[in-house]
Amino acid sequence: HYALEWLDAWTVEDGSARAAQLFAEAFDAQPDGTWSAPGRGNLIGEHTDYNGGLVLPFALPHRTYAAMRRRDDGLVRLVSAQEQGVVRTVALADVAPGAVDGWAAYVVGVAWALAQDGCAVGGFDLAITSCVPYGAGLSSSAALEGSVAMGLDALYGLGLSADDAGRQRLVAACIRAENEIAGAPTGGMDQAAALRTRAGQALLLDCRSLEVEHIPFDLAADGLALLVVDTRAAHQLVDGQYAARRTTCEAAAAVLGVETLREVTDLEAALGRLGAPGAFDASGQDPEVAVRRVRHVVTEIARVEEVHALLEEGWTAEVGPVLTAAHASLRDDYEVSCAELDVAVGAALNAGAIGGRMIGGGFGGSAIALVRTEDVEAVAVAVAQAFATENFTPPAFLVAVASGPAA
Ligand code: GAF
Repeated sequence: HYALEWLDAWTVEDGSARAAQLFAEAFDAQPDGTWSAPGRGNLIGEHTDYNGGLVLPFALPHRTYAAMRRRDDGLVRLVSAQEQGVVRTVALADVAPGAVDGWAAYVVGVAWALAQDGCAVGGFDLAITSCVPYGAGLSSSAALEGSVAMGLDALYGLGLSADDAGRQRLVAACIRAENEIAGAPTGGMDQAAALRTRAGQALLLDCRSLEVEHIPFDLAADGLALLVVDTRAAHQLVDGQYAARRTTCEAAAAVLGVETLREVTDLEAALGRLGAPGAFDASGQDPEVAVRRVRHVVTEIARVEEVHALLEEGWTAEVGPVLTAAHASLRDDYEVSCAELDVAVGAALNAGAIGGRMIGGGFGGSAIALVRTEDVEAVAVAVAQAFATENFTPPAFLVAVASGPAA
């Protein structure tokens, strides 16, 4: 028998109360309000966002909660439930690329980026608490940025959260915070998922045009569920590896003379050109590696289109094999999987899952398995057993339901 660990989401009321209480304890005052943003699941479309491609993420019920109070001296004071007793203070005037360490960079980076965008924002006190599993590839960072963006929008009367055009500007600020102040060269899917999704729907995001389409995504109605496995595997070298993937894609686009890999229409012809002797002499990339990276990106964009078409037809179960094909591509061509992710997907499939793959950046983090509702428990047990056999840290589980955006 295995005691499975389930990662339950807090209710919005509970999460808000926790953040407000933390705020009151730390600052001996009441916050002006509490805002929250969700972690991110992703049905299909991995490592396509920074290639101008398509993604199909959705919001998790797990959220990060920010209790905030405006202050007019340009200072930011921060506390987190994960760092009991520590109050960090940052002057907004000092925020610049490389100037702020750790999780505070994601917070003050959002204020910095909004100011860069011409918004009149200033200081604030902030208490953060979250039920988004940290380091699980479920984008706790975008949830943090999104909750702070919503708070600043309200505290400084920006009015950006009221419509999708405004939310796009909040998304852009969150991306700049992460790219420029926190120094993580991520692609923007997670911030869009946090701010632009709708409950009960997945978000088809075109990362070239930034247009979105809301896709009804109610698996339970089809007798299905999406099991998320947090492998608890560390994201070893994730930053350097992620940046390296992105650099290779950009070098390949340059060789092909296109702005992004989204423009590749004839895959075989493109791979032929990339594999030709001397193609990468200017950038020093290994052509054989670049060919595989590009093959993943271009086929993955096609898989997003395929899944979209299947969902439109109501053929939800047929999505399963497409997810499994994506995993093989991420493992073999993009090389961002790891032993724990491969074991999680393999064990889930053996136990009757109809599809599964790693999600997020990779090298640890989480996998998803599409399962019939009645098989959820058995698949989770099979994954936990496989982890025990391999002597891996026990995994944790949640059932993903497409939830609401930052609010
Ligand atoms: C991480 C990044 F933050 C996203 O931008 C995306 O590239 C993803 O990895 C891979 O699809 O979550």
